[in-house]
Amino acid sequence: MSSGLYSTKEKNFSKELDLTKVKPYGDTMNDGKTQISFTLPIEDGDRAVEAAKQLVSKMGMTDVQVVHHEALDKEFTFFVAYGNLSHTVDVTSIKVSSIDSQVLDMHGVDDFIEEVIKRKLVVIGASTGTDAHTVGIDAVMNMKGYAGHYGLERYRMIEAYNLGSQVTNEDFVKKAVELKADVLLVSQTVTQKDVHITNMVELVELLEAAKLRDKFILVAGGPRISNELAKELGYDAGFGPGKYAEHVASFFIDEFVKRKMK
Ligand code: B12
Repeated sequence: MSSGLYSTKEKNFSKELDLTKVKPYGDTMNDGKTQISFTLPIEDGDRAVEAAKQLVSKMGMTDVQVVHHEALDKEFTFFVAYGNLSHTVDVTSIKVSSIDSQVLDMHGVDDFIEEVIKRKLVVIGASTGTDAHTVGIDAVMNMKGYAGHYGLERYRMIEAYNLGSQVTNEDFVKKAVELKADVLLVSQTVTQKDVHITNMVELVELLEAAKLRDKFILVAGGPRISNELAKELGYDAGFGPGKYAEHVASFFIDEFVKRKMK
């Protein structure tokens, strides 16, 4: 049998890793095994399962199996499907904007600030705009930290102020001036309809209008924030999932020295 949904062709694929043609790995190199989940706005049932299968097939998968389907209500159905992805990616041609500061641990950061900068750095952070998600900014700032990484409040040489969530850009700037902040940390989680872009740009515009942009090291973070995006929007750096206090602290101490102590 050979169709878009089930094909025997891929049984004879090469098992060698080729970085110009990388595929997802299941249990054999280049098998392309992929799991995908999504919701369709249709009633659960055989027709819905077939619709999901066809959709996954159109995404470039073969041997498609809908392994789970569940009515969310009368008009929406949630699916989990498996398949073998036919698409590949050329990893050798990818260029990313990564942050090249050496990552120090909490003690390393504190010692560096004490010895080189010779005063505490003031850092303020918030989830800004309409964003109510606090867990990300708390992970980076709270004393107890997150996943075994202490937050900035625990750093001896950092005066950290976590302003919480839904902080307007105006209030954020006001507080930054009032506290004589060196570093501003902005967390953005909700990206629906690009609300984060509008909000992040608005902050940069506010700072520029008040001729304050150069006074602060401005950093963004969140599940869908990359360094590339943040820089494009006028920030000094951006951090996404898997980054913690020590990553952002290592970046801003480096940046502080480059800017203010040359
Ligand atoms: C908890 C949660 C909520 C809680 C938040 C409670 C709280 N006090 O934070 C509540 C219930 C309030 C909520 C509300 C909403 N939520 Co919500 N929520 C989540 C959930 C389940 C977990 C988020 C989380 O805490 N992650 C854990 C933290 C640690 O991860 P993180 O934020 O990525 O942070 C890490 C990095 O990104 C980085 N980082 C983050 N910020 C910063 C900042 C700096 C400066 C640096 C350096 C690093 C950094 O460091 C952290 C550690 O590595 C996610 C789904 C999920 N599983 O992710 C949805 C999710 C984020 N929510 C979502 C949505 C849509 C909403 C609502 C719009 C739902 C609605 N229709 O009402 C509202 C929005 C409310 C608002 N105005 O903001 C969507 C967002 C989709 C999108 N791309 O826009 C998600 C992805 C769920 C989904 N799959 O649809 N939510």
